Amino acid sequence: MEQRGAVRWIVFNRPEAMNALTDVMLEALERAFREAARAEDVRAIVLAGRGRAFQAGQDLSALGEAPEPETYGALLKKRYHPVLRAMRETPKPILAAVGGVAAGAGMSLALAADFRVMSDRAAFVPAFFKLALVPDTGMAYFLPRLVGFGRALEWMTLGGRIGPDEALRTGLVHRVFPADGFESAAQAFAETLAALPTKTFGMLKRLLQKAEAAPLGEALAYERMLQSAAAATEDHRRGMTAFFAKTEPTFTGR
Ligand code: LHQ
Repeated sequence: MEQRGAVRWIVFNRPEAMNALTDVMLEALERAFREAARAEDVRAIVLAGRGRAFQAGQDLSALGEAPEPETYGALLKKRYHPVLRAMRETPKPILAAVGGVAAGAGMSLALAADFRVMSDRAAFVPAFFKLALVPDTGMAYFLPRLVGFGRALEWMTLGGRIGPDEALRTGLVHRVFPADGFESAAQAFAETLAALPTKTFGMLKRLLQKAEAAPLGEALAYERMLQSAAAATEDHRRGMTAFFAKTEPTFTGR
């Protein structure tokens, strides 16, 4: 974990194993998101990987060649799903900065972020079907919503590596940056996220989640409630003042 201005970097740091996920890393990851959600000086979060990979998914060597089938579901429940929940419940924008390959659950975690940028040398690899496993860690939920059902199904079953051109064209990522200087470019992008009205962003995140599943009437009721809450923020006042002064607003996150 590292703080750069108002941006909290959460970095997978096991480069010798392509940042493949262990129990300890998953537990730390959940804690890191929960802590960043609470910390007042954090207005945006970057999830990144050290070394040549973003994240290669579950550490398969830790599972061994013949693990007990029940351990998979248990591992998802105990370790992976709490991370996803922490990400969704964090009211601050999360940016996945995919600087190298993102495979299996590594790709899933990037999909669960609010924004994605990638380096021109990175790739997404769904990976699960090569092990005859269904995509997990929320991939079946997030990927069709991002790129459409047909493309998601193709990638999950037949897809090899999804490179930067395809990722950008299909809306899987928001930006592609050159590998040289990738971290600074990701930080700059995160700073634009950190400059948003942070409280309103948290409300938007909740509203979008509600709108994904609720009937229209319920989504509109939720929208009314949140709009009154947004109107009560200091940043709304700043936005209104700037509008009438014909200037750009500076938001404080309050
Ligand atoms: C690895 C891994 C890895 C260990 C590369 N583990 N060593 C959760 C809970 C319960 C059940 C199941 O599901 C899950 C979630 C999951 O994430 S399951 C999916 C797990 N991930 C994968 O299947 C990805 C496997 N890896 C790959 O497909 C490739 O290695 C990628 C595309 C990541 C990278 O390809 P390359 O750039 O060609 O590198 P490489 O294949 O040569 O890998 C470099 C080394 O890293 C190599 O070790 P070595 O000793 O030969 O240098 C790999 O064995 C090791 N490695 N991923 N997940």
